[in-house]
Amino acid sequence: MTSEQADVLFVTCSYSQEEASTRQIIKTYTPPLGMASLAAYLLGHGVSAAIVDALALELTPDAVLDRIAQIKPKVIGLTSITSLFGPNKRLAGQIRARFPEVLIVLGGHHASTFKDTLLSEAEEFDIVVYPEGEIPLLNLVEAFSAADWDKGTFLADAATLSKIPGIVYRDHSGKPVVTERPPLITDLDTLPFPARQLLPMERYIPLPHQHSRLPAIHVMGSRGCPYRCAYCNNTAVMGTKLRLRSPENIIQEINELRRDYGAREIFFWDDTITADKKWLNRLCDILINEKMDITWSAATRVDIVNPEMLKMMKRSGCWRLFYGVESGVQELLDLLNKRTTLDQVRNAITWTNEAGIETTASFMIALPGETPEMAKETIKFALSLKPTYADFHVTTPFPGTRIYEEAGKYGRLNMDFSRYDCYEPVFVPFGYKDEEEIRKMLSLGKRSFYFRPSYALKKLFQIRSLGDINRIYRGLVTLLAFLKRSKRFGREKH
Ligand code: B12
Ligand code: SF4
Repeated sequence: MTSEQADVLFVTCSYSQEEASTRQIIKTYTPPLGMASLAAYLLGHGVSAAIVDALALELTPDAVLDRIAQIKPKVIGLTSITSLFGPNKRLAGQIRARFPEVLIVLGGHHASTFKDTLLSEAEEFDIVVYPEGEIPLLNLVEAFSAADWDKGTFLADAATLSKIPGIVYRDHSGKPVVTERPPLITDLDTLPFPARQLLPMERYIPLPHQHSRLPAIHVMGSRGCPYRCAYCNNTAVMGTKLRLRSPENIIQEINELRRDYGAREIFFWDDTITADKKWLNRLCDILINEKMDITWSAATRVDIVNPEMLKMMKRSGCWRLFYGVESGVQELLDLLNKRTTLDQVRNAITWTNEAGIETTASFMIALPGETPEMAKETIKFALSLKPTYADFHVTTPFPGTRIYEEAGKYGRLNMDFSRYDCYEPVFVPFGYKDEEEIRKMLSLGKRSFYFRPSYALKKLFQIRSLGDINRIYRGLVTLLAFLKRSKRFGREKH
């Protein structure tokens, strides 16, 4: 085996043409931490692994196939959220045609949600892995290796396959068989750090409003979320129990990132960074006491922050917090089982601003039960909150969520999953005329927030360095790219 070769290869798959062209303009890519985590786990157990982040490397499908030919894997792992299922299926078909002896495995949110039926509808995949991938994948790869990587023999060996928890295979009649659900990993400190050495790290520069210093590197400090928001698909894989890495383990990873990549900032991708106060205190304490000179940003809920906590976070280097506010209409928040109030939203944003931490408030347009008038109330609410940034997305009922199950009660749902990217309206609540009306509200939200003279002036006064000018410039380009994109979609469809 040459140094290029590996038994297991993970390949990311490109976004839709439209998404790809937007990203070409703004040049932003994000590391596939799930794949890097799986690869690290395999490497730690003596299995050779590689990752081709085709998206970040801007590889054409032919170039991806050529890379596979060089790496000569026995197993190819693909990952899929809902909007990327179609492109992944196409890629799997191309791989199957050129490398029929390679075992093609699909994991991730979409696969976990549709594990019962996916293999009967998509003949391109051999095996589905669900939910959390590390242990099932290792067991699968070890069993395949024991079968001398002979795919035909392996896939026919139901006695072996049926004993691997967390997979789906086909029985002799082609029917999918789902094996026992594996337990989720309880001690996350037992996992190795993501195998970033397999990734083109220099390509992953967060968007302008998502970093204050570079290099800014993405880290996950926890898995799972104990809440049950009706629109959220996060828990489909990682479950409803919050599992935390120890703060010491996270600090060790940050120190490695400082040493290996010169990291100056950490972008935590956790669902709710303030969910466990004791844990957060300890993490901040170490960051402060060790004088690590690290800035960081994260996401959380408005109902689990308080002024003292926010001041401590600021002292430890936190410069931005992302809040999923979703709506300015209480009745809609209640329908979403968000379990937050508008007062909690106001307090959280005010306290965060006062602590000197920037805020991103995120909103959903076209929620179940919403009318355009209610969307305008949400936009008005967004402006009144004075967050540093406001994100507006269209409601996307992901399979597996309650709003997907109940979509028919509140509106019309388009089942073209390739459009489930949170920018394309796929759900038209009964209160809206059509998709175009939703696009207009989305655009109104962004324009009302960002194109205010007071906002532009505030940003100008905040300029302290050339880096700030660069961030503002890239931010403007990003915003215009998205506005242009939604306009183009609107024209094409109407
Ligand atoms: C980070 C993140 C992103 C990053 C992507 C980073 C990247 N390059 O992968 C960014 C910010 C770019 C992003 C974008 C989007 N995201 Co996102 N994102 C997340 C987030 C917060 C964490 C994902 C992560 O890295 N987890 C850490 C790793 C360790 O876990 P993992 O990826 O789940 O992988 C594990 C398992 O899933 C499994 N597994 C995964 N893949 C594979 C493959 C194989 C072969 C195997 C065996 C196992 C396996 O094993 C892994 C290890 O245990 C999740 C929420 C969440 N908490 O899961 C949403 C989430 C995945 N995103 C979501 C969405 C909707 C989007 C967007 C469409 C939204 C948007 N417009 O911004 C876009 C995608 C646009 C597009 N057209 O594709 C949804 C997906 C829902 C769905 N069913 O489709 C989620 C679940 C959040 C939600 N809203 O509910 N996202
Ligand atoms: S939206 Fe946030 S708080 Fe709600 S379930 Fe999802 S991750 Fe948890």
